[in-house]
Amino acid sequence: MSTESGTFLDQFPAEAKVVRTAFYSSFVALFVGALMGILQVLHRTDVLRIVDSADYYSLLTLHAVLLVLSFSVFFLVGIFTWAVTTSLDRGLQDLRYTWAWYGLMALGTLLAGIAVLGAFIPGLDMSAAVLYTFYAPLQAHPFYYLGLALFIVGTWLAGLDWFRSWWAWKKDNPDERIPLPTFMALTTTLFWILSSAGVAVSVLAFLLPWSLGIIDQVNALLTRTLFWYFGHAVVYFWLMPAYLLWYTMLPKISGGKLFSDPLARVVFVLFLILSTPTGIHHQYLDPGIAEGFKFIAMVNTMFLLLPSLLTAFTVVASMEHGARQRGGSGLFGWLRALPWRDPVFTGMALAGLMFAAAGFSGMINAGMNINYLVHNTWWVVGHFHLTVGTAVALTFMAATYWFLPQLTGKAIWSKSLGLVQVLVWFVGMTFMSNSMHRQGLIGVPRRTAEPQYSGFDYEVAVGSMAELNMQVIIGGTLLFISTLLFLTVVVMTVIGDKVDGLPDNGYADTLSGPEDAPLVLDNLKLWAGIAALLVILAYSLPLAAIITRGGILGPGGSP
Ligand code: HAS
Ligand code: CU
Repeated sequence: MSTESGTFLDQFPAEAKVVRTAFYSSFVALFVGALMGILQVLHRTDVLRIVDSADYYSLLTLHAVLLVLSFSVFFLVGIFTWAVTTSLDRGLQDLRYTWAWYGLMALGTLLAGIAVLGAFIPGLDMSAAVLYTFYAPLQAHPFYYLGLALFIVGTWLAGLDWFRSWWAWKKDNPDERIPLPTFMALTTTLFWILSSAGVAVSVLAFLLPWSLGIIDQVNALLTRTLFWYFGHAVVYFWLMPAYLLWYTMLPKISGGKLFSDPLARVVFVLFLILSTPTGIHHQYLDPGIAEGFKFIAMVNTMFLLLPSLLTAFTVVASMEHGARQRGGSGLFGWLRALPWRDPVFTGMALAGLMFAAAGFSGMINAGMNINYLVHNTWWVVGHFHLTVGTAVALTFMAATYWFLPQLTGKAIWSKSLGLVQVLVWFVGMTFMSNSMHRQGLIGVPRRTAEPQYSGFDYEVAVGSMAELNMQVIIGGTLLFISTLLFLTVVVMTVIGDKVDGLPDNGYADTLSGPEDAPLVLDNLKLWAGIAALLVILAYSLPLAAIITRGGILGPGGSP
């Protein structure tokens, strides 16, 4: 990997257009999704109710689908397309094919969105208030399932696009190691295809035919289990592009080098093999799955902490290396030497810091016994606003301040506003997620428009429910403001004409490079094979038991 001079737009104009379009699509989703977010905060805390409580769930569905599927995945395909193109130093194989997968993803989002919003159009008999965890018995309009299916197929074709680039590159460079950013994109694609195949079966074999009226019942536990088979792995699909940026960009932005390329490869291999056989940790409270299978999922989950702990070590070590290059010294004094005025750096570092807290709440979720305390409470919502809502979302926003000049040839309109924006996100999320965790501990439920504690006056006593709700309101409002600031900087940059001081397109150098990594790490077939084997071990018996007891199509097995 070397540092190229010139922007991505200069080097690969056609690919830059694809990445740009993917990013803009993700920003549209971010805007609508964030709007739904503030509406929910105000609804749940009884400050402002613009819809009936029954319709709250449609807005909640839109909030989740647009943010965790559209915003994050459109951004992901942008980052991976950039990463594969620049690290292999070759354009995509066939741009018509590339635009075709983008088109499928866009069409899918549109169809799913129409199904949800249809609930608000009188006379249109549509509804999809099934949340983003769309298993039975809740049922959505067929457009919803069809839309999600198209979206997922679009991502598979995108994965194939990156593989095609790599295959072509390998022919020309038979003896070279896979460049790290491409390695990251390919391993992620492999576990994504493995895991999303589960939800594809659930949608195509059960939910879609059921919603179309072709079959009249489904085995709810089977659709739940297939959903969670995918539903855990999907969280690492969101996280891996953020990790890619933390490993390959953040060290350079900090002023130093990546501590270890081999360790980064180990981390991505661990995610490939361990992301999928863990989904049952979302079902500890489901009757119908034997405790032993839940225990296995818990053990796998605990192993899955390892790659994130390794990441914490490697990324912080690289940041420290950078700080010391910049003259920092002392046990902690080096922290001051980091480029805190740069929104790209500060956003990513704060996202990492919050992810450390998120890791702890994740460990608590993962413990079979203590999960009983937090399951289905607002704690879980606090957890995922720190993970996908900050580690991922804030990293993406911060990275946008680096990417936008690469993609448009224009300098960021206002870096100081960018800095304010990432700080406001951090402060807002501190309030909101802290309060969500605390409310969860005292049993406040998630997924409800009418939390049983909502009737309170606004005399704020410290530690009271009113205080906790106030924190959510302040936090949620700050997050919405931060989103608006972000979009303002994006729009002003794109329509502006500031072109001075564009950064070069390039990755961090490494202290220990790919030559130190054992060759076997690049054997993707081997790791994909092991991943599939672990899935078979973790899932064949639970699925067999579910089907034997409940039948493929529900109780008794007869349709
Ligand atoms: Fe989770 C529920 C367990 C990670 C997302 N999770 C959810 C849900 C979502 C979600 C959306 O076991 C709710 C689903 C629903 O709707 O029901 N989760 C875990 C565990 C981890 C974890 C063990 N989750 C994530 C990530 C997500 C995500 C990542 C999205 C991106 N989660 C669970 C469980 C549940 C759950 C149960 C079910 C709960 C229930 O009952 O319903 C682990 O992967 C976490 C490992 C992380 C660490 C932290 C390492 C720290 C790092 C930071 C380095 C610092 C830097 C900055 C770079 C060990 C890497 C330094 C800065 C300086 C200034 C120096
Ligand atoms: Cu999980």
